[in-house]
Amino acid sequence: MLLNSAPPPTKDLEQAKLDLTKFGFCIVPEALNKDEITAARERLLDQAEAEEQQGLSFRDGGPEQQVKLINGRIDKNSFSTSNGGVNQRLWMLANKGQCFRDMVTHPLVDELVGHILGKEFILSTHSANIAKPGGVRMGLHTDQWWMPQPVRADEEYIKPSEISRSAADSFVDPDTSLGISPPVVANCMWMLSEFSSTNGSTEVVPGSHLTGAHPNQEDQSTYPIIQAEAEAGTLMVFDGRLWHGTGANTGNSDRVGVLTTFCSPQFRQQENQTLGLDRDLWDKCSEKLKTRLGFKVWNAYGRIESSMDYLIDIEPERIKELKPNKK
Ligand SMILES: O=C(O)CCC(=O)C(=O)O
Repeated sequence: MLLNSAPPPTKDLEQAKLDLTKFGFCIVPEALNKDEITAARERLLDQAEAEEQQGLSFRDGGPEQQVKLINGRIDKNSFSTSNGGVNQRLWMLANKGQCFRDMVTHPLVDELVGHILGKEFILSTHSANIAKPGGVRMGLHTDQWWMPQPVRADEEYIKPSEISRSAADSFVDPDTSLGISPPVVANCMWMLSEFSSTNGSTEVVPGSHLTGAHPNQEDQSTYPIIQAEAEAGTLMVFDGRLWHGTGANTGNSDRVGVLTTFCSPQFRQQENQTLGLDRDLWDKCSEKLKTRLGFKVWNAYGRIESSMDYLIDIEPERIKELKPNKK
């Protein structure tokens, strides 16, 4: 059932867990102190400026922006300011500052993401979204849109590789008598500026995580959307099934947020953290960080050779074609 209210901010973690269960999200104020907010914000804005200067900046959320295709593939230039992009996204934050690596292993993540996914989970994406004035609504979606729906034994199912972001009818209007999928993703929004209804604070639909449904991509006008408004330093944790999306920035200041998205260890990470990690950081990574990045073998998955390996190495020994010695 969709709810018309949001949980008030709370530092009481037991209450935050109850909020996650009931509303699909919780809001924890002062998750970062003033120094941590300043350090993370400065690092992010410097990185953003440098990526812009070097032509690396990824922009979306523009009112006139159209995604272009070249030979059936998305043209990367679609996501640029020259093509009308407004909001700046930064990816692979694990490589871009200690302050971001600390978010991955933060004690609040252990508690609240752990409440949703259990003790073991891995980093799927670590990104920032600087929602800028003029940016439009992203549109509601879930962060596990790719999860196959429960089906009857004799029912046609959508082949898993054919599931797409534009939710099929059976996803928008599922038969919930079959049960619903559990959460396999949990997301953390670290607010590095104030989030307000005018600067593009995240839109959420409380209770939507328990509907078993994905939001209609054609018409979202009837949904009871609430904007998560809070002070800088707040952490919002949300269930991967919660309908949410960036709000429109109709104000005149940037909304600065970092999204640390986790999935359970049997799913594919959105960013390839193990291949993408800056090799120079390896020696400084704690075992906890390596585990969260996906270097830990989970029930024989993610291994290279022996399933008995605990953590895989960043430069693993590769056993190549071998020939026995002939006597
Ligand atoms: O920026 C936000 O408020 C949410 C972003 C989001 O939902 C996404 O990137 O999938």
